Amino acid sequence: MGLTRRSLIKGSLVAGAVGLAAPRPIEGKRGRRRGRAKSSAKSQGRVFGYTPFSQPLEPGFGLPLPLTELTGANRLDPAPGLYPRPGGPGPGPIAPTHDFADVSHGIAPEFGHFPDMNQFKSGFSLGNTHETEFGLVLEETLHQFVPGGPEVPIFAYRDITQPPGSGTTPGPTILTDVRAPTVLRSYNALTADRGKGGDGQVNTTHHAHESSIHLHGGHNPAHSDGYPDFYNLAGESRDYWYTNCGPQRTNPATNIAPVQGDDFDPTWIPTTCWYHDHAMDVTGYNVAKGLAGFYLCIDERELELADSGVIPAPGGPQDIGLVLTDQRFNADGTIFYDFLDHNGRIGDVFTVNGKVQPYLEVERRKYRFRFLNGSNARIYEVRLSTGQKMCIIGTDTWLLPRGVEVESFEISAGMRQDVIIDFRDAPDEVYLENIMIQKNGRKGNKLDPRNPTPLLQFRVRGPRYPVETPCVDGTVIRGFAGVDPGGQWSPITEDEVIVHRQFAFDRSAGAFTVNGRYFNPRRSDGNPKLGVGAEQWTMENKAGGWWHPIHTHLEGHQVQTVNGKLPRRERRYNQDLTLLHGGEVAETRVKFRTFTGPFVFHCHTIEHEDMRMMGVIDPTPTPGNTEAIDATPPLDGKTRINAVVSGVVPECIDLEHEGYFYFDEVGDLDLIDERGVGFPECEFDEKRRGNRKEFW
Ligand SMILES: [Cu+2]
Repeated sequence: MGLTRRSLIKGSLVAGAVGLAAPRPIEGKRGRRRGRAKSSAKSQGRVFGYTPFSQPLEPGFGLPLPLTELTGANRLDPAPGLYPRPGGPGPGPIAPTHDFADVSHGIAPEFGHFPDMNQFKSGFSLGNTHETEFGLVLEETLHQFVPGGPEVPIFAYRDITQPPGSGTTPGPTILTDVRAPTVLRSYNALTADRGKGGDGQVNTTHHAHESSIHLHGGHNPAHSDGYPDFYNLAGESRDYWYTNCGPQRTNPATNIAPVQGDDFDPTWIPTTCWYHDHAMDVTGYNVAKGLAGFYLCIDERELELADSGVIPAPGGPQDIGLVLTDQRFNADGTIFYDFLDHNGRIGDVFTVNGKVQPYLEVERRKYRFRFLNGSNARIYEVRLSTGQKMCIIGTDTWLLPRGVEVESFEISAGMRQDVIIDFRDAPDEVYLENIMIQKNGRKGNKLDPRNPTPLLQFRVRGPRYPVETPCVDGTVIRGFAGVDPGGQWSPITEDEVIVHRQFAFDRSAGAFTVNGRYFNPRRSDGNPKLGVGAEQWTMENKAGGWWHPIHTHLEGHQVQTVNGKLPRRERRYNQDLTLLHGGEVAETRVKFRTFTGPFVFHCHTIEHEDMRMMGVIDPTPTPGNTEAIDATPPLDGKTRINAVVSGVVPECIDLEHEGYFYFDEVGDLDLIDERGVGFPECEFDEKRRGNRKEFW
């Protein structure tokens, strides 16, 4: 793969320093400053010859279109697999068949236990007779970041119903109903010989690129979670099966979640998820190249809130996803990525939805913006240039119990802030601004309210809309259970906690550790009791002044305290990311329900993640709670998994003999050179597995 983290990680780790001269990116411009005359904007951005805020965000141009649901003749062919059980599909555990078809077109049973998948279809969307089906193609195509600028290669997700080369970043928005499960078939067309038909796809590397799609915020089986080496390899397809609902509620009498049933925990009904690449060692590169998109789940409460006018209609024209990303470009306008920068990739050009400093026309009414920080390492403190307050209705995947009004919010890589902005009294021009100064991927340096970077211009137009139901501090959103009428949000209480775990996040030998160990996908770092009680996790940032946003898969967590104090008001409820600033210790509570692992938890500064700041959690069934067959290979750091069902290349598995493949303990520097990281000796050749398909 040429210059990759995988091929160079060993050298830089051993040497403790960068061994090769990295190419130098050119510098972008930050654009006009707050309060300056408009004319100053013209002198900015000269490097690219563009004027900030001269390109719009419009549907199909910066504003992603919804992914087409596949119906009728367009349905997936072959059909997604039923859940293979003796005697046909039905409740109860399944036996892994270890057949490639289970991965390719169905449910990959590599890790044993599933509950009855039909339970997830109950409730809201009972009319559905099958999963909603979607198809995404991963392709390399051309993209224009700058108005009038060069068209440069990106990695994109493309709606399978659209022509080759039409993939976008962000990818199409996936809209789903809660309790209407989805099958997403992902076709990885990032092959070595793509783009031969002159059809808009390009191939700038002539290499195959592996992928693994993580649905960030989803509560899904391990095989569908985007585990770092459960690959969707180039030239192959893989089916991801998504529940689109929260975990089952724990029975307070027994402290146990049911084996079957549709009593889902309303505290954790998902709302604003996103999908992005999570392939081991190369996530930073794949995401920087564009592999990210929104995944929204709509439930009854959101529709009620829209009906009463508290929020705009979900998925409607006033519900807009905005991905904040910092980019770095080479002089020719192509994306700059330095595989040797393990601090975290920081860009000097600011994009919203893949467009450099765009504008968005809005009316004088209420909008819902789902902010996603799609950057690899940058942390923003976001405000409006007018000083107007914004009403946060959700953080990360979940709606808040009640609205929280803020003048600014912090958003680290991977986080979402679901925000209502009311433009009824706004002037004609409002800027979305970042006031966090950050020089490299280690940490935010300081807040500088007098030196904001404008990210997006709102052009406010038209007459003032009539009075709408306000969304202000204290407006009931999901509501507090037992307090607000119909309230749904409940805290995880101290008496539910049955296990305490301590996770220390640190640096070692130029890479990053959790409890002193590097990520090993074959080693579990914790085995929670599946569906029983709750755990208290103490997350400690021991890495000096470095900042680490910690992300938990499968389940979100509730932060109790940070350094003994309450966190910011909007971050006291549900979140799947907690930003640990330098030296911080967060007390969090989390439950592990429904699915056995493996699942990862990790730093979402993606270069830290790629450099092994990940741990593995493997929730384990207990008698009486689940009747799992446990065909799960032990995650002991040594036992191999079945290559066919995991998506791992068989030849690579063969290299995974004892102690060879993954480095595991700090202090093994003399061995690292031999062991490498990931699959240094394994070329991901899509022809190897003999099931290559043409996607164009
Ligand atoms: Cu980190």
